[in-house]
Amino acid sequence: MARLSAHEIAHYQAEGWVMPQFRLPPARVAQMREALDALIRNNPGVRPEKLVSAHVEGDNGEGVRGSRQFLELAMDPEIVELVSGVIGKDVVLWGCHVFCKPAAEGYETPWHQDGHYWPIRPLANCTVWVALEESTIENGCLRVIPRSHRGGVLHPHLHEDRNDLTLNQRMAAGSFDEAQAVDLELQPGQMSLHDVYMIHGAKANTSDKRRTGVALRYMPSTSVFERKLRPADGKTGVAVNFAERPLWLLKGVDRSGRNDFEVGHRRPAG
Ligand SMILES: O=C(O)CCC(=O)C(=O)O
Repeated sequence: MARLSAHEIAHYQAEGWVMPQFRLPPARVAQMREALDALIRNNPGVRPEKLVSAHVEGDNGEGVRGSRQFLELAMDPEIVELVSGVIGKDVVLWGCHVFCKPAAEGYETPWHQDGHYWPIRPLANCTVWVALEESTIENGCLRVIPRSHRGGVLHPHLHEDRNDLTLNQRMAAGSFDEAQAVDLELQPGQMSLHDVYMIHGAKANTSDKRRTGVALRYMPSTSVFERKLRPADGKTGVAVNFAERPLWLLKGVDRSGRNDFEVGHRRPAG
């Protein structure tokens, strides 16, 4: 079973991110790439950077026709074990966003902190960003500002009314030093983990290579997914429906006792 080493856990805690030794085997990557192509084919009207809740099969109520294969990826016991190394033994899956940036015209992801958009209280989350294709400086890999998660501070974000961005919120200039950015270059099957407070973004993809990452979102069950909260409502540029978003308890128990694991799950007819 994959596990983060003590060194990897210490790196995540100190820097806000880590690139673990563990990676998906090539056959699994090939399978997921087919799943990705099918997902794109099934969502002709959706920009491939905005495939939100791709793990919720069929019409997911958030404008996307999702696929079971992304749910299976998010439930992968090895990935869940990695996450457990940094958020503890009680792990809740609540999101999966496919950020596929087509060659030549892939949207920029402005610098942001995820915590700004999410209804999790207390705010806590680990994102696993799984590369299904090579992700490099050339095609706009994820970039992070190391140690920006420290102190758990959310900085102001400004709304940007543009239609060539993955998100319409950008951190106000001056709240961090872009010169500190680290490029997280990944080979297919490799992944990075990042903390909910960490400042990150990605440049536009102007290269001739598509770039795809699947962002899997996990919170500890000591936090509550507050369905009535709608932070940055309607301003992110990605349509979400937190009120009906399904949650899965993948490991341990619901420590808060307040998370709802029934909402959003379809029951078989009859
Ligand atoms: O892949 C990207 O461009 C953005 C990913 C991101 O912002 C995230 O995973 O939180």
